[in-house]
Amino acid sequence: MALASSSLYEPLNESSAAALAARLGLFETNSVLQCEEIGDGNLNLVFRITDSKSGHSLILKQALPYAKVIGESWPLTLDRARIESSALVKQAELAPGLVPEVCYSDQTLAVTVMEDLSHLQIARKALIEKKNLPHLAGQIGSFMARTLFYTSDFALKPHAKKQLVLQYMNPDLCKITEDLVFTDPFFDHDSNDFEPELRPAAEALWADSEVKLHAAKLKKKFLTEADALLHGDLHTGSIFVSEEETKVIDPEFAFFGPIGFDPGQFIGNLLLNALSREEEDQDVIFEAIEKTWYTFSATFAASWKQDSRERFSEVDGYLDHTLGQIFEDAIGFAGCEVIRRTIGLAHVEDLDGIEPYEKRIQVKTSALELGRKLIKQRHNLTEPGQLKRFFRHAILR
Ligand code: SR1
Ligand code: MG
Repeated sequence: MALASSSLYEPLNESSAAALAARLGLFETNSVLQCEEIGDGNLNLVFRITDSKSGHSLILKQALPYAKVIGESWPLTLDRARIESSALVKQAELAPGLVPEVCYSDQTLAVTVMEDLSHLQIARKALIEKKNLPHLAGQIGSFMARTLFYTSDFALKPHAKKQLVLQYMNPDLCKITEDLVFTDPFFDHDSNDFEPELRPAAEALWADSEVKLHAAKLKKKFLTEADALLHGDLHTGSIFVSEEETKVIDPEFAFFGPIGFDPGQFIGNLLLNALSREEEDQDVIFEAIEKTWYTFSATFAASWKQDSRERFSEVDGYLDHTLGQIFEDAIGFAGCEVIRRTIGLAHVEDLDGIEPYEKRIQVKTSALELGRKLIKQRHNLTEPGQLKRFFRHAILR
């Protein structure tokens, strides 16, 4: 991968993005480049640049100095482009084939150029369309186990681990999660966004001091436990899929945090999809959650047995304790994710696309109930096989 640093930042447009790609020699000299801005995310510009002669295409992503979804009133560090490109390179090393290949990055321009994955579909959309995704759960379970285990103190020497923790300090993006996932949805905050009919359920949540105490404890874990290099935003909109392939994208929220956070966000988003389905279509989602967890725990355990450098790792019970704590945390984080995607700032199509409106309100009310119970009762859930019953019981009104 080429790494560069130009002298001046400027936001690109379709013509300057294509010109940059040509200047960098990312395409053949006689190519005819077409460029389209295709970004539909919350934060960045995303250009697809195609050589209309050969059909070869690349993605050029550029961070803006503010959150695109809000505008210039919400400044945001360009350093997230460095975090994203270096996390993609690290993840490719640890989980080969499961992230897009990076071919160029420039810290000053806040640009990452990578493989175009347009032949794949965003997992959230595929799940809404009830596509068959036989490898999604196994490949995400394996991605999480390998990236999390091999960046933790179980695998790394102490100095190397702490060096990486410094390299992935990501305060601006962590602050977004601290506010939008762990704080604002639990209070009557301006950033929240929900239908007026949900106000009684939101007010019941804000009056629930037990759930707030648990949310405070989960937030503290996120703030302080530098276990491993997280993806940091592993919802189903950060994953491209087909029946055969899985590719994890967008690790701009990467930082050293609690291992349970990535599994929790992924499971939380599968639960949001389950909420959007009729009961007879939900089993495949609960099966995916089980497969995710069993692949994660089996891969993590195999890596532990083969590569742990921790003196205590052979002590009876330590691996089981570690996996049990990760699972409990993941369930709590999943509960926070379900709540924030229901009444917080950034919604998901799984819930917002439910028609008719009355049904959407009913499902979102259930989502708030489910989120609260996942957070409060996470200690009682010890394996993913219990989730289906728990889910059905939690949303009974
Ligand atoms: C203003 S950013 C809102 C959300 O989009 C990202 O994908 C993260 O999930 C963040 O919380
Ligand atoms: Mg993103």
